[in-house]
Amino acid sequence: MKLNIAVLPGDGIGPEIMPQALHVLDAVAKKFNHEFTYHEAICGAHAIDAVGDPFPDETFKTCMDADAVLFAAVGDPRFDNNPTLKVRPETGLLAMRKKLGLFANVRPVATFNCLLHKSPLKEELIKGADFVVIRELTGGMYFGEKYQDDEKAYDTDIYHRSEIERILKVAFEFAERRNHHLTVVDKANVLASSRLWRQVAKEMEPKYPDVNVDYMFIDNCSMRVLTEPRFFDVIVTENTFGDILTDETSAITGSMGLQPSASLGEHTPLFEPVHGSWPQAAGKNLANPLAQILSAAMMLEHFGLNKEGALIREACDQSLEQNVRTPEIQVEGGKHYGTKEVGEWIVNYIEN
Ligand code: GGG
Repeated sequence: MKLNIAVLPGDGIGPEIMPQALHVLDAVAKKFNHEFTYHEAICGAHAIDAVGDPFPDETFKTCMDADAVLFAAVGDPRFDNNPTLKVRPETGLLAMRKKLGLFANVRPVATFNCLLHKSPLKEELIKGADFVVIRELTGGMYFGEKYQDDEKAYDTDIYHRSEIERILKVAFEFAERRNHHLTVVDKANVLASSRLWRQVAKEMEPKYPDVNVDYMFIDNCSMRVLTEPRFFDVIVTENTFGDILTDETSAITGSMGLQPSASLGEHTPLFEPVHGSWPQAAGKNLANPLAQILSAAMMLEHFGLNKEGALIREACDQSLEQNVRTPEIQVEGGKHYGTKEVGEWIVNYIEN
């Protein structure tokens, strides 16, 4: 198969983890006789520095012309609490999602057996947890009308029926393919937008008779993903709740550095780690490249390359089993492996 891949390393640790994913893709291409071509483009703080725009038209065109986008992360502390810098790197990420119409962010949450003890949660509680969070990605407070002066600020949490219907359709269909259980997460006791989500979901339920649906408030769900994670199969929720919930679920997986994601919608699909740019670690060969590499696996699986995806997953599993781990999940007294060394080990596993 030939794939044209737009490659957006972004900021912070992005330029360190991305090459590891590309080396892994090269090894897979060689082994399975595929042709992957990479088209690198700038975004985030790097793009602001270069051209004053965190998602330049040139990068948008590269994404639109590609079969898939592999993205790392954006974010730079220079832009925090600095009112003189009006554009933030994160604006580029939002523009990218909006312009590509990527309204469905699929975030799988699963455990790795050898990391169960790394979780702050009890092993017997999280063992076997395996669910997916579908986060709405182009609506809600992130995109609603905003205002800020020194006395007053607001963000508008707005959702239209059509936006709710299309994300719920994705979620219902995921539940049909998985274990037929969908949890709609909202704050319908307080928020009008949540009440419309609930109303639309209830209207859609009869179309999916094989799916058991339950409704949960975000505050309750935030507790139950940690105390009862095996209860969940597919969670669907709006943008802000989904963002927060999936950082929380890294406590189940064992590290933020292990959570990949896919963003799907109208144009080119995009694959990125759930984590951000971790600027404090940039350039130090400390960051875990697995979420980026697993995002590449999700990308291949999206195109039906399931054997290839499975081999990448097996290589990642084995690296963890054999203690080839970055510092945040290192075994006590174990050898230190950096970003590059973990990547090289995985490439070597795939090649041999
Ligand atoms: N790879 C994800 C990333 O770069 N995150 C930084 C960020 O600003 N995240 C906000 C969001 O995902 O909505």
